[in-house]
This record gives sequence, structure tokens and C-alpha cells, in this order.
Amino acid sequence: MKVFIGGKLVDEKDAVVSVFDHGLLYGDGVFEGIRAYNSRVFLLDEHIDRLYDSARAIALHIPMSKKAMAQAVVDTCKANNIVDGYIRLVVTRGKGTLGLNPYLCEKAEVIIIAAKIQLYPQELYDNGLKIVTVGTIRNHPEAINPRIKSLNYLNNVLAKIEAINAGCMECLMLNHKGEVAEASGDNVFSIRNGIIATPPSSCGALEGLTRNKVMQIARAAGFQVREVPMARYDLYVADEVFLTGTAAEIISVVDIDKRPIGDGRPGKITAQLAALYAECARSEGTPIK
Ligand code: PXG
Repeated sequence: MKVFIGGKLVDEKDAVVSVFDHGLLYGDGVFEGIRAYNSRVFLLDEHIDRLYDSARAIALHIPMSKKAMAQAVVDTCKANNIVDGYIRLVVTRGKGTLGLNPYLCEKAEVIIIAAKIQLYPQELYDNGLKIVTVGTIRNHPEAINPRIKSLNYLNNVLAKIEAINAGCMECLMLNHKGEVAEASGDNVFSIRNGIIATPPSSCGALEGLTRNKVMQIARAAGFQVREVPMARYDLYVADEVFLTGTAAEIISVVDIDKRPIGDGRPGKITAQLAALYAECARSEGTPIK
């Protein structure tokens, strides 16, 4: 495997970072998870825009133009013969001292890995996920704003640990006000009486690109889509609930905190949206070749 690091493509074994990199020492950096389908990079410009917004929010200067970054993603895919794959784009603060001061770090490090991912087994796409609400709340927006896709993912990791300890593969996270925020690595949607709803990013959700795409697809298909604050109650009484994410794509939730959602089976509208999403994924995007 070839990895992009230090401005060039190198062999996997030579793709190393310093132990003084603040990405490692402090989780100081930003990242994106991107999909490639059918030899095209899906939503590439949107991912790059979000990456640069995240970097701006943490006062991190990315030493490459957006155009050069997009080209580097495509080149890394090409070098690894990616047809369908998962790309991890990471920008760390770079090598610094053992002190916190990010201004002492020389230069941000840009890393691009193009590989594969399968988040959940097929069985869970067929039968749906069971999730639980966890005690770990989403980061307070004035501590680390959840809209920043930072390398500091302990908040999400702690939530994931609680989910797994409870026998679930994903969880529901609330914000500091007790409102529904999102899952540990996915956005959450409800459907009731044909109306599709998801919490606004101000409730502690990452502005997921899959979320945005699903809202766009749903509106184009004639559904009413709302971004509204939600309580767990709204999910418990929904007809359908599903999660969205680049890695997870669209997956039904059939049980939350031991309340079956709807009839306890993956819903019809969710399946319709998943089919429309799959069609976009395979036909849109930036060509790799
Ligand atoms: N919320 C959070 C907190 C995320 O990390 C999403 C929502 C979905 O966003 P996109 O833009 O991908 O639709 C994410 C992204 C994992 C994993 O292993 C998940 C993400 C990133 C890295 C790893 O579950 N999700």
C-alpha cells in the first residue's frame, strides 16, 4: 500500500510520524473519512471544505491548497488501484515540543490512506441495529464543538465503549441539555407519519455529509425534511429510525433502550432512501482515473 505523507506517496512501511507530533501527543488535528465508489471519490469537495473548516476552527494552517489536497486524494486512490474504498485524510498539528503550545509545531502533517472499510456485517443492514443511550454526553459546544471533526475522539470512544459493554454496536448520545445529538460516529434520523427529522448541528451533531446528502435526496423524492431538536421520546415513538455516515452509509435502527422502533423491523422509507443514496454513490463523484 502507498500512503501520502510529507507531500509524497511512500510505501506503507515508510509512512511514519514523529513521536513529537501533536496529533499523537494531544489529539491535535483534524480528519475526514471519505468513500470511493465505482472508481469515483464521493463528495470529495464537500469533505475537503469540511476539513478546511475544521482546521480553521482549531487555528491550524493546512500547508496545501484545497485543489492540491483534492488531487492528492485522487492520486492516492490511483496509486492503490482503488475502485471501491475508504479514504482517511488526516492533518495533524505536526512535530512540536512536549509542551501544549501548538505555535511551536513546525508544520502540519498531511496523511492520506486509501484502503477498505466494512463497519457492520451485512446481517445488521438486513435486520437493523439495536442501540442504547449512553451516559457520556456529546462534547459541550464551547469545550470542543462537535462540528469540528478533530482527532480528539475520546468523547466518541468513551460512548462506543459504553455501547459495546451494553452489547450494542452503536449508541445514542445526548447533548448537555439532554437533547438527542447523534450516535458515536453517525448522525441519527427519525421518520414519523412520512416526515423525516434529524437534530440540527447546534444540538451537538457533526454536520454529516451523508446526512446532508440524505436530506437532499429525501426532499427531491418529495418528503418533508426537518432539522429540529429532539428528545429520546421522539425516537421511541418514531415509525422508523436510521443512522447515516460515510462508513456506515444508511442503517436502520430497530430498537433503542429496549423500545422496539415501529414494528421492530427495518422500515420501508429507510430502504427507499438507502436505494436512492446507493444510486447517487455509484454515479456521482470525482473520477479516479
Ligand atoms: N457524527 C460523527 C461524530 C462522526 O464521526 C458522522 C457523524 C457522519 O458524518 P459523515 O460526514 O461521514 O456522513 C461521523 C463520521 C467509525 C467512524 O469507525 C465514523 C466516522 C468517522 C471515523 C470513524 O464509526 N464518522
